[in-house]
Amino acid sequence: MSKLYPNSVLFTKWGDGLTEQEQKEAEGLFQIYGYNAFLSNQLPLDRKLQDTRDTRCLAKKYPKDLPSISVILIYINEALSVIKRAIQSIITHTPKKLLKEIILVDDYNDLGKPLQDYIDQINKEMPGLVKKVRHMQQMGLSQSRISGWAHATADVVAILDAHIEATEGWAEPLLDRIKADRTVVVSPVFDKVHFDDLHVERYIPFSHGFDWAMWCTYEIVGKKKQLMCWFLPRSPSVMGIFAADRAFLGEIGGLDGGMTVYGGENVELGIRVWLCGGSIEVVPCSRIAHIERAHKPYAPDLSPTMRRNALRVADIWLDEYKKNVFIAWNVPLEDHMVDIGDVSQRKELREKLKCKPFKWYLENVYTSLLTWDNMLGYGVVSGFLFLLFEHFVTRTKISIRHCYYNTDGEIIIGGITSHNYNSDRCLVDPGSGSSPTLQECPLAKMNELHMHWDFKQGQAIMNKATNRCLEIAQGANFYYELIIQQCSGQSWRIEHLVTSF
Ligand SMILES: [Mn+2]
Repeated sequence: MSKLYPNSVLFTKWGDGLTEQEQKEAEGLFQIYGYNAFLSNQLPLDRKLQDTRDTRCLAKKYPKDLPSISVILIYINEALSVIKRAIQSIITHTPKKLLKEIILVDDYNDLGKPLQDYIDQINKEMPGLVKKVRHMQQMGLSQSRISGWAHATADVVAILDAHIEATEGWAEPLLDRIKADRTVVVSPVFDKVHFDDLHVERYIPFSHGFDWAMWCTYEIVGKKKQLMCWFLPRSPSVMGIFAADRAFLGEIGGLDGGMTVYGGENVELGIRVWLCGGSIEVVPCSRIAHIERAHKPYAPDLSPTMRRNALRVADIWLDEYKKNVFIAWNVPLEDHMVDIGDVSQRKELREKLKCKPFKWYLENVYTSLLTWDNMLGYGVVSGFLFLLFEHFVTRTKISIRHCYYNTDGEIIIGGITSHNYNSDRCLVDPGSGSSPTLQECPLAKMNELHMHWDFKQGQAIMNKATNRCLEIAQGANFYYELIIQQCSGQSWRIEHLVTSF
């Protein structure tokens, strides 16, 4: 069979032996959903997944009188069979007497009659079990979660994506933890369902963190710490799939309805939970299989909303550390001109709940987040070369993006990390020759390379050890390039200053 879409990631590992018609259909659905909806449509709704739990989980016993649970599934642009499988998996794997209801929150997606028929069919056997809330326009992830929460009536709410499958015993460990402490917000471990062949890959129970751009990340920890995870699964943040005491979640302000579309809302919740009297844990015995899409359905480029949401979180919660979010998004510290919406109510909430300062969170909860205290300037570094020809001057500009200059005299190029388990790349004068190099900063430090630079805004960039300067010169083929040479008086500017220097 010939492959119609040799460049489509859907067909890299999957799809041999499909007819051309089937390939067309599969690719079309993949473009819409970001996962293999064609295959999903063929798999049984109650497919059995491998048990990815640690053996220690299987031996655990839970009390009979656990709190009841409302499961909220939020969705936009979701394949019908995927939603049905999520519903079916929750019914199959949640004890009947604990499962009060399943609430579908349709963020203006409209699957219409086929989904309604499925809901009616379930409700005929279990009256009132599945409820549907529908937005009449797309309101985003945060509002969807709020809508689901507002309609829930059980003791506990579990807020999940709709492209998940609940697995055996997923609910009891979460409910048990919340029963013991109503201020704990818990997250299951998500196993990865591959977007192409929908097989499940076991994930290790990492805790959830984020970087200063407010993107969520898994916290990479060493082997020793992983073992500790079993006993101390404290997590700085949540990744959007979590369970919480319904009333407690309301008391601390639910979700921030001022966050738009997608991104940052889970980080905001994580920070707020910790600062305002709660805590977050990843519960290793609770496992949810979650499809990781190849592309998100919200918008082609999520950066503008992500940036807006990140700046909003920064303004409300980050105190003196909010500058790090500005640095991460390369916006100026003053007048960034991004509309972050009305933040007055959320600031009042912070007052009312007497939430702790962000510094406490950095010192007690998220200690691996670097604080960038030594930052002096960031953004594009530009140098100008003026050349005098017979009767006129030409000006050549060279710009280096994603630069950072700090009080240690390091010039970091190509982005800056928020965590010490990644490393930055530093500009180095190799000492001889005329080409500057980039080296991993910790390595450069260890090997005592010439990585420290004197620089003042509008002046030369001069290496402290060699006294040579970073300059621009015309190289072979008349291209202008960065070189290191005896200082000839060229000057540089960095786009944004943290303090003037
Ligand atoms: Mn998801």
